[in-house]
Amino acid sequence: MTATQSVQAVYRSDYQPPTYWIDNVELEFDLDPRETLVTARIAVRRNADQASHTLELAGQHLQLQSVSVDGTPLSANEYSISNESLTLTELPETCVIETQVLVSPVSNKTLSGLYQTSGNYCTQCEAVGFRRITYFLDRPDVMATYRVTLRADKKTCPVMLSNGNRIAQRDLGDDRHEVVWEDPFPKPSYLFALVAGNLKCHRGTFTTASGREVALEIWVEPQNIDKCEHALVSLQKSMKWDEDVFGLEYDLDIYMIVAVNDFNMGAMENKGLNVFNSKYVLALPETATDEDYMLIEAVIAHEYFHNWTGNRVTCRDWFQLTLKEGLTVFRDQQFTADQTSAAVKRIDDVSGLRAGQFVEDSGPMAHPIRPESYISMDNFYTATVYRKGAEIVRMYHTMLGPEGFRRGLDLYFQRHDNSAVTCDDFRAAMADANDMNFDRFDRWYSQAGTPELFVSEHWDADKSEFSLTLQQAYPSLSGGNPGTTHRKPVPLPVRVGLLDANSGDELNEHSRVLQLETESETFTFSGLNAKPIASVLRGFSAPVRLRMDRSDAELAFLMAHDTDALNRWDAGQTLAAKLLLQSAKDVSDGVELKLSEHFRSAFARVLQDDAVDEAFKALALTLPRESVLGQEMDVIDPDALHTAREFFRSRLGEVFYTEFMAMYHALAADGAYQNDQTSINRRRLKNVVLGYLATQHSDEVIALIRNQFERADNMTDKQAALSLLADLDTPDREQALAAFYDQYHHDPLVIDKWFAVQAGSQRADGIEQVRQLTEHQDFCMENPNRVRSLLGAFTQNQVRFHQADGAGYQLLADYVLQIEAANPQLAARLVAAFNSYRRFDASRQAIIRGELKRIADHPGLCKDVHEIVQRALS
Ligand code: 0A1
Ligand code: ZN
Repeated sequence: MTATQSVQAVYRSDYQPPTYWIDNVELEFDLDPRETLVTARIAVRRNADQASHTLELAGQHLQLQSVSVDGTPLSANEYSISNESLTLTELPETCVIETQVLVSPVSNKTLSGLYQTSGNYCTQCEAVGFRRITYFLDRPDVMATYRVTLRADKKTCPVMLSNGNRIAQRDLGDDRHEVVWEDPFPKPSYLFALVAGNLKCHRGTFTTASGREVALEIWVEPQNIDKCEHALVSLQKSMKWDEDVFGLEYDLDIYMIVAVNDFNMGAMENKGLNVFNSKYVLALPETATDEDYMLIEAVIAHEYFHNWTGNRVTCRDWFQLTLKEGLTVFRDQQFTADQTSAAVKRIDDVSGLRAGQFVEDSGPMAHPIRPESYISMDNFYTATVYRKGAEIVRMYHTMLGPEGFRRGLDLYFQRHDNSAVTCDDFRAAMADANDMNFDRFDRWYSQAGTPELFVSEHWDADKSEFSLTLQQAYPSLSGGNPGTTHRKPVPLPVRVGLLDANSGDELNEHSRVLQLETESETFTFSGLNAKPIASVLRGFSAPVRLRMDRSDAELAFLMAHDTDALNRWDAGQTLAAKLLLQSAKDVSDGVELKLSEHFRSAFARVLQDDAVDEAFKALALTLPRESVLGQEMDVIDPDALHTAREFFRSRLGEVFYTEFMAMYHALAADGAYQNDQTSINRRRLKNVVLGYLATQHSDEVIALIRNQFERADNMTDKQAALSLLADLDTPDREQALAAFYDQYHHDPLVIDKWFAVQAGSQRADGIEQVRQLTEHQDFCMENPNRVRSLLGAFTQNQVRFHQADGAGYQLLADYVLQIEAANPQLAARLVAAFNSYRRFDASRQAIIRGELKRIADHPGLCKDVHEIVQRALS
């Protein structure tokens, strides 16, 4: 551990209000790559509820130049300073503290605080980056108004932005200039931002429901100015949607988004000045896939929605992170559902939750959506806090209906606007606005792990009654972390419907939400003529693992008839998973594999179903991922799973070759690129179909893929073809990779795809290829997108990353150690790929443990990686 780092855990139960409040902040920046001078004047007021007259301001990597209180300079014996803070004692009730510090943006590679990216200045303050800019109460319950003065060279920094409204600008002579920004809304320090550099602006406007015109500005590097229209339109749609659905209007006269190339996360909701990873802003059909377009729209919406859920009402402390993130993810999911297809969006989200969050929630990092402790807060921007958090919010919506949910949200804003609150305050607003009692719902915030929901059915022919018995239980979790023991039953809204077993018709009068409040309960449906087929957990109404014994025939029936799209898709996934898991077992037992007749006919029915849209069909034709299948095995066998799944894919490709060919040609006849929803859906299906054809390796198919690669007028088709070629053993593979590189080597976001496609390749020489790519001139360990596109994508490649000889593990550990000192956040995210190691066989476990120990023993290991590794080893 380096001397500057504290590996002390912080506990939720230790929360104390601050000794002083800060009402107003004046910041001045004299920007310079090596020595930026930051002058801060903070107006503080003693918190009358606290006895102390001492104020400890957080600060890291700051070179203090001077401190004064109410204009009187302090000498060094009048304050105390450490690597983490500046402490002032015996302060008056109110005063203005002025500090001057020097910081070095160019040497800051952590991408937290003030740093440089492509020669421009930018900041990232969430969660605790503001303390790298100036001494401050860097905690979200301290909300202040800010005035920010920026000074820099006119040539290198023609543009200088900060939060709120620009209120003044002037020339300073000597080729320098100054801009002043003022943000009238009180905000926590994590929402502060500044950006300065050579940027161009793509402009638009939005007129709010009450008739105010808001200037919309998207700032990018000059060469990207033609790639901003989709982001702008996404922002306008988001603003309109939040007015229509939640009555929430934007509050400032200007909204700015800046795209930067070096960013640890997706984007950041700084008040009036969002900073985005360029991946979630820039798009042209030739460079961005349909998925990229969709993600851009979703991330723009997410950050915009934070203006109310996060900024106007913020978190009291970082343990409450899900208060803003769970809620805002839920809101962006609803938005995307409304813009695209609600069914497909829900399926995509549920499969993402199962593949990522379920795994996290059963491993060493399992934590409640409101964690109890952390060493580095940056490690808790997790799938659990975000995605499971959104599922918890969705349950209020399911239990209260859209109107009840809206009443709850209205009350939440009415009570808490401009303040910093807790998850309990949100729960109370939902309850009070609807006269409900949500006391027990608190358990969803304090307990970790994915509950299992066991469902059994009973048909009483004499009474014409059908009953469902629901029972819940938590699987045990090792490690003994808070929230993983002594767990109690949680309230579970379980949406169900009944189908007539002969006709498949929905028995509408029986559709309802069963509310399971205790460990087990039986619910009865009466007045039925015959035993129905039950569709349970419709829409995935609660984040649980459903355990229900179903025959193959019943699953096939639901695949064909369920009116709930999520369950219709899920029945197919469950059937496929059952068969694939059996086949994986057959692989290890040396039994010959075969495609079951049941599955073949169910698959054929989906292929021929013209009543569903193409995106749904694409999902229904896709087999469960290897990572999802692995979760159902006692000991994950990545090789057997891969063999079984590839066997299924290639048998399906063979059996339905003619149908697939016909479908492909019909879908490929669409003509020039369009970006309407139907065209997007059709491309999605076309590329799934091409994937099945590719399993056949025939010259005809390779020519088809090659043709799609060469002729594609959009990145969706181009990338899909390249990924298929990357898995093959033909000279076309190398030619295509080389051609792609030549064509796009000037565009970093497209080159990220080039790396990711190769890292995802399942060829036997995959690891060697990844190692070689780390030597490529375009591989750069300082750029998170590039690292994620190579090493992150590689860790998702289950069969290669988990190769039995441990070469994949060694490769990852080597790079974690190379990255950790410069960028702890990025390294910690990578190392988390080891977290599922206890689920593998003894030999793999031993190798991973060895790698984890090697990392743990690394001298001066950063605290972010230390926290993950220590949890994994304990
Ligand atoms: N609040 C952002 C996510 C975010 C979190 C941390 C960051 O830096 C460490 C950056 C962004 C969001 O939810 O979009
Ligand atoms: Zn967010």
